[in-house]
Amino acid sequence: ASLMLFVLLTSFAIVVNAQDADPYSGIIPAPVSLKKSTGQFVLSQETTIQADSPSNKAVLFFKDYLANKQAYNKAIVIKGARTSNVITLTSAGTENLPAEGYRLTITPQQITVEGKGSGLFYGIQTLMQLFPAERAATAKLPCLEVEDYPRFGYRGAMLDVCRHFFSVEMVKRYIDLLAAYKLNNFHWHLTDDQGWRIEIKKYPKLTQISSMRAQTVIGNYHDRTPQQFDNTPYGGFYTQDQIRDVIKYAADRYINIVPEIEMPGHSSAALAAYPELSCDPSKTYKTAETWGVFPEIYCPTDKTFAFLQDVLTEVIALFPSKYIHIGGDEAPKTAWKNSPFCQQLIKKLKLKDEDALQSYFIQRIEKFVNAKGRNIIGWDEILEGGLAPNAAVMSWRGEEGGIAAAQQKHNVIMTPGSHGLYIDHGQGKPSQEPLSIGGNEPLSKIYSYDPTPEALTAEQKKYVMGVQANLWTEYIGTDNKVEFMLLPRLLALSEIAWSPLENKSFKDFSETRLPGHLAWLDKNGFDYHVPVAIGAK
Ligand code: TNX
Repeated sequence: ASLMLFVLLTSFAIVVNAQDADPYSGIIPAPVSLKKSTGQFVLSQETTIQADSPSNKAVLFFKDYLANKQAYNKAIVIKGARTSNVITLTSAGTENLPAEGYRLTITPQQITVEGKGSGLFYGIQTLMQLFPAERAATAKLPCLEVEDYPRFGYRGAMLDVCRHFFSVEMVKRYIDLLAAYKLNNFHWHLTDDQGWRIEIKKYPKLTQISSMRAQTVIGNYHDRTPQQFDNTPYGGFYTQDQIRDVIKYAADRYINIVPEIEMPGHSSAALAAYPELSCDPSKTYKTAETWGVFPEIYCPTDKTFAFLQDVLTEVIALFPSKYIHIGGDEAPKTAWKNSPFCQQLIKKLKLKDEDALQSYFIQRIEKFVNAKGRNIIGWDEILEGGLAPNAAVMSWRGEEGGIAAAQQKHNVIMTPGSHGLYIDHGQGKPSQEPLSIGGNEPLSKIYSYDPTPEALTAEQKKYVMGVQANLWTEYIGTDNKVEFMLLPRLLALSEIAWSPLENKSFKDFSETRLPGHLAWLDKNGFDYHVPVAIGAK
């Protein structure tokens, strides 16, 4: 009889599971495991928060959320050992959790978040997602147990602040979104043909001249007509104090910032201020006013290396990131082909061609960066002519660069435009989309991407550090449009970067869990693209 009862009970449990309409309780990214139980925890003004280190960054973040965003609670954090009507935030009991992992337990008596460092922070993010969207005097949270940790160590999103400039406030809003969805790297594209955006004390003309261009693009938000320009100068840059402030803001949310300084291409703006860094200083250079790939590139002279090393010295002093992005993409070699200096250098160094010269360029920069205890990362063109010994590669022109780099035992971040990771492309019916660079990458496409290409062996797949989405801003000139292009694709990115493959389901993601998140985005004033499955905006 007891066997019968056991069979009955287990099949009952399976049936209940199969019918669970929301197996991940609305959480994005889907956690590794979630077990529901019965009952609720009621959070009220009387609920105590206790933490083993009340001044921990994650604890302070949660305290601020409760006190200011929710106003449920006076949010005074104590060191204590209460067991009822309490939220306990602790790093105890986390020895067996994988890196960045956490455990969240909700019973009618208490809520416990266990995690170390970013793990505790992510447990808190999950807990915050369980709060009802609307404020009330009390909040009822469902009893459950979550055990969770990320699939990849690098979970990133890039913002191009060169084609269009975005305020510190907007950059922080972008970082807020990354934090809410457990992404841990913000790639800050700081220099390009159309503008240099970081103050470098040793080279004031970079902010006086290179940060400005002669024309402003007008009419580029939700506008389907081609862009037009007026004659008002356009520009902007971040002071080093502002940069330090953003770095701290990100670090408080367990986000590393990977700064990018482009070389040898995408450097028209720098050459406008310092033409002596080009191969032909007699020409005039200006900060680009339109989009595309430009022939103006740095010349591999000692003067250029001294300049770039000075710039990188200031960048490294500001940013604690292990990886410093040195660009490396889209550098046409015409200027080098026409330069007697470059041709002599190629002969002297016994190089095969201009691609090998670019490789020499990047390797020389790598030595400098490595000597400062950091590593370089570059776009996949840095593979051409031979990869620098310790470089990591961002695979953007497809998966091929990433595959080749992993096969050569180099770390890789997958960000292929071919697989939906270029979120400057449209995301809906092309006839209804605002002007964009082209392409169409709907939510389902980015969602279905697996960052570990089948061409790699299990051993080689270990070199895939993670995945990133890129938001280039040629056609994005307003904060609203940044959000519109980013959302909700960022949520799909978070799930491909964090969740185990076997927990992924586009149906569950888009139909069951996403609507609650769209409501949260609405409530917080974020603009977003309504996924086609739900209805055009
Ligand atoms: C290619 S991705 C670029 C960018 C453009 C982007 C537009 C990469 C390394 N280079 O300069 O903004 O395409 O989608």
